[in-house]
Amino acid sequence: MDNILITGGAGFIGSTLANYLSKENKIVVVDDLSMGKQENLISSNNIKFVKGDVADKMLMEQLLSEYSFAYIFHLAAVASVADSVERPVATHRVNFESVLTLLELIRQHQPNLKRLVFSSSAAVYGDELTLPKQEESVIRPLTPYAVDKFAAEQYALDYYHLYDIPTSAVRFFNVFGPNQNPNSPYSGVISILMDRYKKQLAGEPAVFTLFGDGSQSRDFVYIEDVIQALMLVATKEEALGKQFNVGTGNSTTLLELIQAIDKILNVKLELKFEEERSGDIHDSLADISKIKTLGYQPKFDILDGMKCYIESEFTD
Ligand code: NAD
Ligand code: UD2
Repeated sequence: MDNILITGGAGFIGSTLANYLSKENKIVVVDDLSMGKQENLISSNNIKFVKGDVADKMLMEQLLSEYSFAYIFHLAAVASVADSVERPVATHRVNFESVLTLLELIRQHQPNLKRLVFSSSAAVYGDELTLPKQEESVIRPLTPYAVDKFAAEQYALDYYHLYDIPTSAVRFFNVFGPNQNPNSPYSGVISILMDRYKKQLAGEPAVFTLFGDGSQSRDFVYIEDVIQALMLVATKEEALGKQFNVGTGNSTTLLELIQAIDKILNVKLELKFEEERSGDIHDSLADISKIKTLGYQPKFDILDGMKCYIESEFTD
């Protein structure tokens, strides 16, 4: 059994990963529960939950000197772009400084680490129009969130090249699935949609606000494919010191998505159209050739993913 540290492990992606890996490993989760929920984690003797701030150097030093980790997944972040625009200094502490601190602590205390995987974002590409995005496409980070993700990602990869610390990074596109918190206006659009559909089916008032005309498109990737990607990136030798897009290579418009869910659930969601959000990117799409060289093959298109997600939401 390996010891594995997952920061942000009570959040959407982190908890899914922790639950999956806990079957055969000892997991330590650090999360301040600002967005995540402890209930996202299954109850298991293999999961130790530590409520704390990942930017708290003393706490992190204590953990990294107490345990010898085989893998570290650094997923803790203020994941809302809008929040980073409101609070650039506070979010920089979590989204950037915690990474540099962690890298230094690894250098001092983790000689047996096999991999640190850092979670970056498609936000690093910004609004340059060429699609699909390759890892070597123009980088134009437009918000504190995107600047911090890009800087932290580059630091993580440089620590491999400079100090031989085994690192890799993933650039997630739009991830969706169970346990994504819908409660912020900047939560992932599919989690907000699911919340409105559930209300509508329960006979409660439910209107979905669509910013723009619904023709914007995203590369929506289902959480199970993200777990597949994380496993490959963490374990493949060829991934050392490199960053990888994580998407499906296909995009869907919001209107297509809503029509598809309407059909699956046999309802018509009420839509309210509002002005496009400022800074919204119209289209986003990943080129996934690089991660495919590690053996990645997405198993869920948007419809398969939605069906699984809906099934899990309505059988709870
Ligand atoms: P999430 O908000 O569900 O998870 C992040 C977790 O980090 C939350 O549980 C939150 O409570 C925790 N956290 C925040 N600040 C913390 C702090 N100071 N100390 C400890 N814990 C803290 O988001 P997610 O969707 O699971 O995202 C995971 C990672 O992937 C994040 O780094 C995010 O930026 C990145 N990402 C996600 C997406 C996506 O589509 N979901 C896209 C691009 C990048
Ligand atoms: C995602 C990530 C962001 C960053 C970015 C990279 C999430 C939550 N955000 O932002 O962190 O990585 O990708 O480009 O994963 N929308 C509505 N109504 C709503 C909510 C959203 O119409 O209630 C629209 C929104 O204006 C946008 C689309 O849905 O056009 C997708 O929004 P999102 O917040 O899910 O994701 P995105 O791509 O803006």
